[in-house]
Amino acid sequence: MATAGKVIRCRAAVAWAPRQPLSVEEVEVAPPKAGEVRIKIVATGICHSDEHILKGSLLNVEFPVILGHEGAGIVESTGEGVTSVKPGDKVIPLCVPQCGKCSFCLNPESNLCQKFHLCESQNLLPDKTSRFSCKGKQIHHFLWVSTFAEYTVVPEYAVAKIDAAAPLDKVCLFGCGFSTGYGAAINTAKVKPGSTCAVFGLGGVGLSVIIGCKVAGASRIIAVDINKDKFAKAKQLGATDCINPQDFKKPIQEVLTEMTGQGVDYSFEVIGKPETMVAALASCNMNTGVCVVLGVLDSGAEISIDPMLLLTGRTWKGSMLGGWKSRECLPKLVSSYLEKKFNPDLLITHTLPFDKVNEGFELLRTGKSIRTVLLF
Ligand code: COD
Ligand code: ZN
Ligand code: ZN
Repeated sequence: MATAGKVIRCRAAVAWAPRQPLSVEEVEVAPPKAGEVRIKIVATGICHSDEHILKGSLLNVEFPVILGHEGAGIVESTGEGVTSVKPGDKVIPLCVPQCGKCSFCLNPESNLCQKFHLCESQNLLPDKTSRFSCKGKQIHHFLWVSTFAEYTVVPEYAVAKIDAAAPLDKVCLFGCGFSTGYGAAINTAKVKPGSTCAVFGLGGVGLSVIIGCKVAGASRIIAVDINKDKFAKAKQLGATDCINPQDFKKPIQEVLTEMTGQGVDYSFEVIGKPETMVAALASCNMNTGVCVVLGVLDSGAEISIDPMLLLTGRTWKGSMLGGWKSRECLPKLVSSYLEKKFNPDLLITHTLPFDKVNEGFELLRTGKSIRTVLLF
């Protein structure tokens, strides 16, 4: 490409400081160094974690920063030594990388590469420098993806090459929300055919859990939310029952236990509140139930539980990116989507031009959107 080896000037939404609206600016994006890939982002979703980070309630992120971690695009150029992708390839940049070499990558049971943020900071590229600048200032990367930029640079081990037929304005959700929820049902809970499930929270991630439970063959999927406007879509995606905790006098765990006899086989907390985390755990079968936590609390917050909940046999677990080994599994997930195994398109309620990124955040804050996709 004509731009290879050159600095690209393009649009990006810069978060100059926490709790401020994003500012759409012209930024400079330096060419990829050895082992790096520069990607032209075509579409990006706005995920709740972007909002949490902007509020300063999740992860320690350095500002100014370019957020966004749910995108899809096309390789513009590659640095020296890159072999797995070439210019023109359709790709998904990965917030959970897969280096293929660390002990987690080598373990077939695990997907959390040790190059992930909680082990090693991803605010700068691995050589501890940034490829972004704006008005003479260095701008930080975010999880090595920074999809709120028309061009971004990521390490090769944080890129998944996907099918050339994939619609980028849809599969951008595979970078986080869809894969997280769907994989929580398939990989983390390992939902069995004929089982019963309860999903707490019907945002984009919770609805993706429902899609996963349905594909896994669950016979009953109970959707739980305090916003009844979410029920129609939950039913459309496979929920068999929808309940609002505010419609009952007794705690929701008692309601679910009565509805199912001994509690559900699998429960999922996809909200991020202490009380719903405990309720989800208590809602699953006391002996064989599995509860998967996907929500996170504001940093520093904790929960306490009665250990009896676990002593009787329940399993309490969580996962990142749905337990998928990212580079290896996301391309396969995209292929299954192209084969129409599931339809996450229904999660996209709004599509906006990139410059309206703050409008997208507003739709998310007010609960009016499931997922907003921004197009460059
Ligand atoms: N009882 C029942 N439902 C509730 C309650 C309650 N007390 N409170 C809120 N809800 C409902 C809301 O009405 C809403 O419908 C739903 O819960 C939450 O949906 P969203 O749209 O806010 O959220 P999602 O689905 O986009 O994301 C939910 C997460 C829990 C994944 C997210 O907020 C989070 O904590 N992310 C960080 C952790 C993580 O791994 N995320 C993966 C993506 S980065
Ligand atoms: Zn996310
Ligand atoms: Zn690794």
